Amino acid sequence: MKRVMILNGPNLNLLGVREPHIYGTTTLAEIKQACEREATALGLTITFHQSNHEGELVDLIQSARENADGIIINPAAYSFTSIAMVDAIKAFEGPVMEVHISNIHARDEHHRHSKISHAATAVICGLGPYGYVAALRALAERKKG
Ligand code: CA2
Repeated sequence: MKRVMILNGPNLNLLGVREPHIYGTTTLAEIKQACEREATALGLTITFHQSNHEGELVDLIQSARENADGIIINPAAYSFTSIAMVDAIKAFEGPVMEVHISNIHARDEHHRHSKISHAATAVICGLGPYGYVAALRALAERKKG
């Protein structure tokens, strides 16, 4: 486990700017910085992406087959709708950590049932931005085992 692709779905570019009562005040740029710091400490290299477009996210997941050993993904609203992303994730052979900042199980019915979880190696939710760091640590641990 050396190369980790971190993917963020639609509207996560608004983190820290809107709805801080649900998603907190940390911006996506700050999450990226925290991931870069943690990756350096763990000896991992990361790429960090955000897209509002399903097809672009599918292209990135497909490209991870060549460019990454593991994926961390916050699919955001596509968690609940995107069979295309589920199919792309199934074609990736390495571990896939699904991360949600909020506890999706404590949310309304529309935000509870992620389709992505079925294809993910593990799911982290409700830990806030620390979920991304926890996912990096979990991936780093895997190379030891
Ligand atoms: O908790 C998470 O990380 C989510 O993936 C965030 C998604 C939501 O649909 C999922 O249920 C849980 C929403 C991301 C939208 O982010 C915004 C941030 C600030 C303002 C508006 C939207």
